[in-house]
Amino acid sequence: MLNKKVEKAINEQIKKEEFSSRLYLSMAIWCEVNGFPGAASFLYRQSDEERMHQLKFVHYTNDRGGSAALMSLEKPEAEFNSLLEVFQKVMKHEQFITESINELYGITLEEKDYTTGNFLQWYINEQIEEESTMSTILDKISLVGNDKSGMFHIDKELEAMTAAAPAP
Ligand code: OFO
Repeated sequence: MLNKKVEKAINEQIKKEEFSSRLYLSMAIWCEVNGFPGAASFLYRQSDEERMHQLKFVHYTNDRGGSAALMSLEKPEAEFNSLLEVFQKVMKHEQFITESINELYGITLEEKDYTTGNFLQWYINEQIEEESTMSTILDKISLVGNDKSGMFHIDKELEAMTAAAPAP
């Protein structure tokens, strides 16, 4: 049976993963209507990934004799000034998620729930990968500044990255 304190913390995390999915969906929409189709594909895919992260927690909770519960979500931000701002916010959000996964991991240790701690390793590794991808993208966007042709190439690169990535 899943420890109650751990179950509660996982349900909070389920909410955060669901919010991440909606936030990236909102960002994808902004990119699509503002002339960044590659960034839009990348973020639509990122949104699907977050949904997968959420579902992985849902199944784990239910399989361990707990019960996954959904919570209400706040409306994600929908207006941005630039592609740079979008990715700065993605980065900030991923850092917040990393912190949250680490806190969750801390709770599993306090509660001596090593099985859940072990399960969380996947998320810990995923966060390292995602922060590194986002930081590479951010560096590139910062480098081109307002150069239109540079921006066009970055958008193409994001399209190619999305096409090359395995489905979530
Ligand atoms: Fe990288 O956000 Fe989910 O876990």
